[in-house]
Amino acid sequence: MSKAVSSVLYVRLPVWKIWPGGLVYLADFIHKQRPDIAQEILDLALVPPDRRRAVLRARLLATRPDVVAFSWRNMQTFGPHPENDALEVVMNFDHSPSLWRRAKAAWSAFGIIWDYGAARLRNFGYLRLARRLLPDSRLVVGGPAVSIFGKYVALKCPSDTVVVAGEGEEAMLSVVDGYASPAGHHWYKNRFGEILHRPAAENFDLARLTAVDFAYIESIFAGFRDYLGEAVGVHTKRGCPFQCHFCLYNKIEGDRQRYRDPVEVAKEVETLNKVYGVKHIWFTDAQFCSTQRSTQHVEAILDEMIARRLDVRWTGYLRLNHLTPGIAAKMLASGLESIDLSFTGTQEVIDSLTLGYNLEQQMAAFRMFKEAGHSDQQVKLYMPLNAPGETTRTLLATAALIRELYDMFGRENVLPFIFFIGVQPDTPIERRLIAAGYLAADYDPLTLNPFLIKKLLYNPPPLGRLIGRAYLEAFDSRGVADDYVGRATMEILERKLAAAGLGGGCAKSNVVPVLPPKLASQDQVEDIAH
Ligand code: B12
Ligand code: SF4
Repeated sequence: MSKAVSSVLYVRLPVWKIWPGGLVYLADFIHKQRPDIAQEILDLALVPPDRRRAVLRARLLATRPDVVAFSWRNMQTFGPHPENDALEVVMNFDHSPSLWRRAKAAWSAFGIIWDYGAARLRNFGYLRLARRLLPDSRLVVGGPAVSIFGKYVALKCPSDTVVVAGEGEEAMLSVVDGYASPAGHHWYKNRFGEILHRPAAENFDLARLTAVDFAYIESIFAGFRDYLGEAVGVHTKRGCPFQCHFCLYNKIEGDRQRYRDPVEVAKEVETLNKVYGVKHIWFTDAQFCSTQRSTQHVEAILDEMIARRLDVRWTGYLRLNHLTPGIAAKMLASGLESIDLSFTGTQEVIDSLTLGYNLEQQMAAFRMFKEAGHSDQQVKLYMPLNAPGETTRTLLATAALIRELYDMFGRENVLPFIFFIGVQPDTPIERRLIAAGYLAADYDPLTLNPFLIKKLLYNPPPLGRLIGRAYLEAFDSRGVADDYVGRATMEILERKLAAAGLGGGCAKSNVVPVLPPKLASQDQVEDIAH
């Protein structure tokens, strides 16, 4: 054990502005356990880029904290995102028929990759600055990006730094208590540059996360009020027992679901709403409701929220398999803003991705929302298009089911997001693609090689071109048609497939096959794409 500490400066490394939930929970927890420790949160997302280094330097020198705790949220930001630049650029580069647009896309890609690489280097620069200015302070770095790329961070960080993967409460508590070897899963790079690894499972008891003391947080976080007009993240549980092929949330949070007390969650939302005027809440769990037990936990939270008559709208990632008409009604009554979920229109693709749910149940749950009085809530469908197992037939089935949802909820309320699987380290899809020779076994997930980055956005031939061209056409016509790009893409796809004689989709394709599996050959799909 080394000496206990009396001050901590938390530094939120830059991201696109978003509520720094992880640091808020950490600082609140440490304050409740060790109230004498002076803490401060410096959020570099709120500082203009050209001033970040100077502001960090000034705070480090002014406060000279015993511990500097860096939080790093995003590192591999190319994951597919509705309508973000990277997706459009890749689509243009790979699939645009215009040479000029391909060249323009190549130039934009260069800019995006430059920013991506430079952001990472700058973050390591901030860590090194802290080490240089405060040679005797303890440096700790954690956060979602570190949970995934901890080993890499340990290689690149300055000496005498603790690199924490996963949840940070126990690790930070042991650091402020002065333990030389902290609790939790971490790497420690010692003063000689040697790296020691201590694996551990996520096991923090979430009942210990009582409602955040926002008055305290405001007193240590100058940027606190800058976030109140946006969605504020609230955590209700950690862990996910599923193993969807593309997902690593169960690695980040562990595979055992652990719950906060519903009363504490509701109290937290109540304070945000009634004291600070927050109107939007994002439940930042890996899945807000997924298993039978977690759905019961959700119901208890909704009951508490309804009883407190809160004026908020909320959302979060949902799985609907254990939904009941009663819970659907409570979701709407407590302010559900949008239904956000993975969506694909056949049981085969669901099973190929081991998503672990039943399509019929999912559709039945949609009907429950309708019957419970759905009004303007958006239905956001995150569609892993062209995943392993996708064919022209499954694509058509997805399009047909989306139409069914338009009929149910109103076309303007349904937002199909064109997503592709982002290949992430240590996931089943990564292993599958390495085994298939699509990726080299020693590929670098943090590569700056644009061709490899492109491969990590999984949209292979032959369907890749068909989808890419439909997306680009939708993107171009969006202004004219004034329609959402995802809706337009799906309709263009349907039109192209119908024109090629492959149309006539049926919503229940898992029950009645629309097309024999091999009807659309590789050549045929290439022809349709052109
Ligand atoms: C909810 C969520 C979202 C929501 C956020 C809603 C909101 N208003 O908050 C939305 C959908 C908007 C979103 C968007 C994006 N997200 Co997101 N998101 C998540 C998710 C599921 C939870 C994050 C969260 O808030 N957790 C709750 C808080 C309390 O936990 P936490 O921040 O992780 O903090 C804990 C630990 O990390 C640790 N910790 C944190 N800081 C520190 C510091 C120290 C010193 C220590 C010791 C510990 C520590 O302790 C905390 C408490 O235990 C994670 C996946 C996951 N399961 O973690 C992805 C995740 C964070 N997102 C990710 C990404 C990439 C993105 C996007 C870039 C996607 C995109 N391409 O657009 C954007 C970026 C948004 C932005 N502005 O930065 C990645 C980041 C890692 C990476 N791959 O680079 C993750 C890990 C998912 C993934 N697929 O890999 N996201
Ligand atoms: S996609 Fe959702 S349900 Fe599947 S493993 Fe990830 S968090 Fe769990």
